Amino acid sequence: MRKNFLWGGSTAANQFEGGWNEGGKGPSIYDMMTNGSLKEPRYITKTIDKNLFYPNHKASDFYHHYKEDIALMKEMGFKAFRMSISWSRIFPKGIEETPNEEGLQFYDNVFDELIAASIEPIVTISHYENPFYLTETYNGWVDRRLVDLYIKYCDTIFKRYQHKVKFWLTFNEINAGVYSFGGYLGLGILNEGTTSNYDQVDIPQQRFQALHHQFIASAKAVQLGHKINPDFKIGCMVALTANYAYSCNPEDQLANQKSWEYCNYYCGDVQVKGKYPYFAKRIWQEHNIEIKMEEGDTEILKAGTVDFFSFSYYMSNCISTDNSLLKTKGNLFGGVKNPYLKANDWGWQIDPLGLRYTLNELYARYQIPLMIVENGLGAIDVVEDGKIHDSYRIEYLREHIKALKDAVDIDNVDLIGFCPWGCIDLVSAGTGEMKKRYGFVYVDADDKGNGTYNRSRKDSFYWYKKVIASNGEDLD
Ligand code: P53
Repeated sequence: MRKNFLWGGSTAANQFEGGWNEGGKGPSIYDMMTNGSLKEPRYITKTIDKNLFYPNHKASDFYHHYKEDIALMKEMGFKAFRMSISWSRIFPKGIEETPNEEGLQFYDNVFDELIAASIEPIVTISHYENPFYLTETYNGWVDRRLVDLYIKYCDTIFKRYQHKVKFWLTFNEINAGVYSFGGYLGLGILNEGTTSNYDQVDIPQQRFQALHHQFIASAKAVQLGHKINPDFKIGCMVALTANYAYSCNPEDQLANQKSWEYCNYYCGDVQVKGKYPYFAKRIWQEHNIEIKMEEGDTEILKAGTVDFFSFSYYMSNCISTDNSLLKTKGNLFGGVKNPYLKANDWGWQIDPLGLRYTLNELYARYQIPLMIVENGLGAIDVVEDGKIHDSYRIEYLREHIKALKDAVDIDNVDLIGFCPWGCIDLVSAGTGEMKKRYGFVYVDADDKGNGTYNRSRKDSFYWYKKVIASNGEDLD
C-alpha cells in the first residue's frame, strides 16, 4: 500500500451531528423523518409532531462532542475523516442572501481540530440533507433553480475553507436518484400523497430530470472549486453494488449487464467522462423519459469532470430474470439471494471479493484514482462490563481490507483511501435505528434517543489502530 494511503472513517452531518435547531440551523429533509425499523418504514412529516421521535435531531451529538470524537480518531491514527457539511446549517432555507456565520464557525472549529490532529478532512457537500424548505417550495431538485442555490452554497464553503479542506465530494451516492427510494433522500422530491421514502409517489421523469440538474450542479461545482483553489480534489460519490448474474443463462448475463449500466454506471459515466453514456438513451426510452437540456449543458458537463471517483460498497447481489427465486431481504437495491454468501441481520449480503471485483471494474472503466468512502457491517453490539467485543465487525473489515489490498498490490488498481462508514456509531439512514451500528467507537444511545451519549472504544477500535499503524500489514 502507498505510504500516504488515506486510512480513516466516514460520517454524514444528518446522521452524526445533531444540534438540528441549534446555532441557527434550519431543518433538513432528514430532520422531518421519524424512526423506523426493518419492518416499519421511516415516515416523512411535513411539520414536527411532538409525539413522534426524530432520530436525526440529536443523532450522535457530534455538535457537542466533536473535540472528544476527533481525539478518538487521532488515537486510532486516522489519516482522513469524511464528514459532510449540513447545507441548512449554512443556509437555513437554502435561499438566503448571506450565510449563517455561526454555522460556518462550527465547521471552522471542526476543521481546525482535525488539522491539529493531522487528519485530512474529506467533505461531502450534500449528503441527503437538502434544506427542507427547498422541498416544500421547489419540490427539491426537480426545479432547476436548485443549481444556482447549490452553487452559491459551494462558493461560500469553498472560499471559506479553501485553506483547510482539499478533498470534496459533490453529492453523496448520487445514483440513489435512479431508485424510487432516492427521490426524497437524494433529490428532495416529496410528491402529494407520499408518507415515507419507500412509498414515494414515483414519477421517473421527475427523478431523472432532477438528477440531470444535480449533474449540472456537480459539474459547475468542480469548475468553480478548481478556480478558487487549483489544488482542490473534487470527486463524485456513487453507491456500488457488485451485481452478479445468477446463472450462466445468457438472459441472466444480459440482465446483469443492464443492471450495472442502470445502477452503477449511469451517474459515474456522466461525472467522469463528461457526457451521458450511449445506453442512457435506452434507459430514457424504457422509462418514457425526456430530459430537458438547456443550451450549454453539454459544455458544462464536459468541463466539470471529477478528479477522482469515490464510492460506497457494502454488499453484492444476484440478478436473474427468473422471478421465482428468493429475493434478498432488507436490501434496498433488490436482487436475488446468493447461495454462497451470508448476510447481516438486515439482509445485506457480505462479500469481500465483490469489493476487489468492483475496484477492478471501476478502474478499468474510469482510469482515475478511486477512494472507498463507505464500507462496513451494520450490527447489534452488546456491552459486557463496559466492553464491546465486536469480532464480527473485525472479521468483516479484515476480509474487505484483504480484498482491497489484493486489488492494489496484485491488480494495480489506483486506490487512494479507505474510510469505512460510521466510524463512531450513528443513526442508520435506511431505518433510523441506532442499534444498527458500524462504529469502532460505541455511542451510548438507543433507538429512542435514551442514553448518556458517552463514547467507548470497541475491540475493533484497537484492531483498526494496529491496521493503520502498520499501513494495512497487520490485520490479525
Ligand atoms: P444504513 C440505504 C439507505 C440510505 C442510504 O446505510 C444508503 C443505503 C444503502 O446503501 O446508503 C449509504 O444507515 C449512505 C449512508 C448510510 C449507509 O449507506 O441504512 O450514504 O448515509 O448510512 C448505510 O445502514
